[in-house]
Amino acid sequence: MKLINLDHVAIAVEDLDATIAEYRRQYGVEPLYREVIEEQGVEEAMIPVGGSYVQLLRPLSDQTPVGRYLAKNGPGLHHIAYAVPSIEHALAHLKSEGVRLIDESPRLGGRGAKIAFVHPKELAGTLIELVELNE
Ligand code: CMX
Ligand code: CO
Repeated sequence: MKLINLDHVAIAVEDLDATIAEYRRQYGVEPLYREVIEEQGVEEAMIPVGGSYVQLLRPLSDQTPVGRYLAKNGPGLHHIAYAVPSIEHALAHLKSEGVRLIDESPRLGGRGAKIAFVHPKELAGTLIELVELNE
């Protein structure tokens, strides 16, 4: 198992345009990408900060992971994502350690990356995403 870096910190929001405008006004930063990821039920905006991103997530409906999270908690920190060299190796390692995975095999995320989630009850109440970037 090897973590390359903290790829992103994800924040669930109701209004993507308004949140982007506030990041611009308060911190002077801009999204580099904005895309709809049907498979994850989100529209995401990626704001580069140093070598990592802030990922703003707007749910496409109430019946999505981010939609359910917002309904329960309101806007806030949703997950953190670590870049790994091989998502298959990382998932095999976690599985061998008995860690509860949400995704047993990788799914398609933003930037054409392979992603997979680990259950938030497995480590300090944090939803963790693994990302293998498609360089
Ligand atoms: N962070 C920490 N804890 C969380 C959480 C989160 N984001 N989401 C849910 N939980 C906790 C809940 O508070 C709840 O805890 P309690 O039982 O103590 O109350 C428990 O986990 C179960 O939550 P739930 O609301 O009953 O479960 P959901 O049906 O909403 O499922 C989860 C939770 C994590 C399995 C689901 O959100 C999921 O599959 N997430 C992975 C996919 C995803 O988040 N995609 C969007 C991002 C896409 C991207 O980054 O590109
Ligand atoms: Co993410």
